[in-house]
Amino acid sequence: MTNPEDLKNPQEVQDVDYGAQDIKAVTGLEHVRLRPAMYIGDVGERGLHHLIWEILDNAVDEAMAGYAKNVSVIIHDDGSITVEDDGRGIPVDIHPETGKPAVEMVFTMLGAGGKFEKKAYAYSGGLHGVGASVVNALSEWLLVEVYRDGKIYRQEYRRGEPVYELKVVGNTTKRGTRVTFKPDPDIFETTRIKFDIVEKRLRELAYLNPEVRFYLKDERSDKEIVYKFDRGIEELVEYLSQAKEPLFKDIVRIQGDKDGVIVDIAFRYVRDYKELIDSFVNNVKTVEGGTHVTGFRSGLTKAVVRLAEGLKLSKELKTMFSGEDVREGLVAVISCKVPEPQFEGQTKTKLGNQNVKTIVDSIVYDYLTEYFNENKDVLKLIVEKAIEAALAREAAKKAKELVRRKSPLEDGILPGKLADCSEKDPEKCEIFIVEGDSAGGSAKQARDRRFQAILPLRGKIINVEKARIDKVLANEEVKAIVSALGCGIGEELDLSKLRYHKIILMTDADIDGSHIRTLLLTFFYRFMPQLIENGYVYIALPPLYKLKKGRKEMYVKDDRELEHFLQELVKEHSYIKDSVGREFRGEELGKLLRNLREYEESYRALIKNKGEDIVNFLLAHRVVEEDLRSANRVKEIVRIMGEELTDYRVDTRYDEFEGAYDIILYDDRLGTKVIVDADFLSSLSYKQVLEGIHLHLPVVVGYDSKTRKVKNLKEVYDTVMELVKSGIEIQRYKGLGEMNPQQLWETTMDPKTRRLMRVTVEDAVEADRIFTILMGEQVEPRREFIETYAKEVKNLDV
Ligand code: 28G
Repeated sequence: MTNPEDLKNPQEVQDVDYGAQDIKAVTGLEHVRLRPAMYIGDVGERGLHHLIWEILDNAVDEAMAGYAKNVSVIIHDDGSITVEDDGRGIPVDIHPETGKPAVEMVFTMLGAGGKFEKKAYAYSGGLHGVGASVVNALSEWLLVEVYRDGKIYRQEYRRGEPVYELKVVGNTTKRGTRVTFKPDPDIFETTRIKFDIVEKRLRELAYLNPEVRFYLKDERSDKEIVYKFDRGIEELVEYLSQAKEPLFKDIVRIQGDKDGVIVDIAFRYVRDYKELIDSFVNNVKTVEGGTHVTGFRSGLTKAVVRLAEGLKLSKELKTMFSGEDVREGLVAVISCKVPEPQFEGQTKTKLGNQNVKTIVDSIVYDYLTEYFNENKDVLKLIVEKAIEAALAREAAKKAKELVRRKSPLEDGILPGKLADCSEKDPEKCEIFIVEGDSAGGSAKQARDRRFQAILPLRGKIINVEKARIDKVLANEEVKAIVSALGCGIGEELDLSKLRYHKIILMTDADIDGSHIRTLLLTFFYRFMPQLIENGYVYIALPPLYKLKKGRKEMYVKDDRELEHFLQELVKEHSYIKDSVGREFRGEELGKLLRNLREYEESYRALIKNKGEDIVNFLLAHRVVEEDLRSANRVKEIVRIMGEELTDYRVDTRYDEFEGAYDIILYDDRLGTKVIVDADFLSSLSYKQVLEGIHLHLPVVVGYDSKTRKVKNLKEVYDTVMELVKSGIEIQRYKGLGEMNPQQLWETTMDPKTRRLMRVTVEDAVEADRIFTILMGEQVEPRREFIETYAKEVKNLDV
């Protein structure tokens, strides 16, 4: 969903219009760090993940060139990411002009340009590594290893600058490239990689490159997945149509090439009324379609229409259906490899190469002519469905005319339960579509009647999945919505007649509420998509919590704000005293707690590695790498360990190579051992936790007059928060009905204080998908979905 912050604090968008001279003028990678958005789009979540895509692209290119068979991605505990392939390995030979190894050039020299130029290379065996230097510049650190000619080559960088020259660190029989990098928190608003996002892209790549095996591991959760789809995009078609009932069993597969353009298409038909085409060019999703999609559509329509004439159908039926009718229920995936793709459109995801249309059209037409001649029954099913679609289109037109004739613009009749506003300028008008009569009543009292209209919904709105447009339009609630909005529906929708430019869905934060929201979004997406595309649809975000402290009450919008408020209380009322008598209060305490949170991940990684008691010991005594280089210090540490870590037998050994002692802790009962060495104590995670958290354990945590003793780091934060929470009452809001009109106005409706979330097309597509699965007739995908998403679905009525 859209980040709610986007609306209230529109994120500053960096100026991305730049010319060739800008790029040439700046050498080196400072420019990338100065204007990161120019290279990766933005510095939010999307840009962060873009770093992975850049490196991943290079690995996939090596696979497409036919040299790599395996590509893996690992998300590490500390937020760094590893990508590895088993290709030829980036060349390491010295470039005669720069005197540098090729691999160093790949990671330090900015290629020809910014993000838009990037894809303009041959689809296979072409230029590698265009984006690698950008990723390097935006990483706190990056490590590359090349396995080539039996050797392991290694080089490290900090924020794009080499730390040492490329060196050989060992021998190997492997071949390939391995890159590990940590996105720079100085650049990115967030550095938290989302498993789901990476998973989705790897899955997509796996469908598009059936010869490659993709592997993904998330060390934070120990999730691990392998993707290999031997039948490629055919399996993607299956995935996309999983919840729907097929019209016939076959998935049609069309493959061919001409003039260097490689075409791969898979499609099937399902009993549904929409057309779904996913298309890709050179592994990039072409969201806006383009010439390859147009070519497919025209080739398919032509084949069906021409061959339908040979079927025994009555004459008037033959001429009735259109290309659009032929595509009802079509689920297709088109993947093309195009040598010099031109990307156009608003988001540069629309293929522009004109020759591709002709090539795809003729490959599709030729193949289908033969296929339909051999599979007359399939052709017949498609034609019958197209005719059905054409008839439904007629019926819908009549139904729409009915609604339109009754619409306020024609006869001024608005739905009885609409409480309209007095303002007439649509730009200033808002309509709240409210679930339930009681909330509707409160909203009517609360609103500013000059520009806010209220439409309460009573019954459930119809299940749009099962009904065609004519049935949907017969539903009372739908009729009320459509006539209140005034702009009509379907192809005849006329935005200039829309009566409100903010359509705000106001539903409870419970199961029913989210069900109704999903239903409404699906309805808008399917029958009035222009409203969403033009950004007129919003979701009201009522506060999640009400806090009571003594007689004072306040609202808190979400978990983040609750957290912030609690932090403030902590600063005013809490303190921490550690075992050497140091006291933390106010701002200093706030900072300490922030660090505890921020380094929690690193801390958890340490624990996983060495065990909680050992890590706590090392931190409590502030043991550092230097300590291991002094025999006396080591003796002293071992002595204290003997006293405090009684579950272990402690031993030491000297590591000549490191010039330091290792401390070995044996757990004889479990038969395990843990080694504490210089490597560990100098690791980034350990140093971060040690530097960030200056606490000598155990500590005393206080809040007003209450105190608690805490022995380990992990519990410090939780204990402070527990004490704070014990002083206030936190009520979680479930329904709008729990607020009186005044509260509803202040928290949810007043433009000055409320929060709204604008619905994006992606939100609607996701709602539609969930809806189809949950409401569809097929039991299996439904069960599967619920099992997979059980956690997320808990607030959906199923
Ligand atoms: C693991 C993460 C990402 C890559 C290769 C392989 C070659 C290569 C990459 O060459 C440099 C510049 C122009 C030829 C090419 C190896 C030819 C022969 C490669 C990757 C060299 C780029 N041997 N594998 N780049 N060109 N994998 N994975 O980045 O002259 S990048």
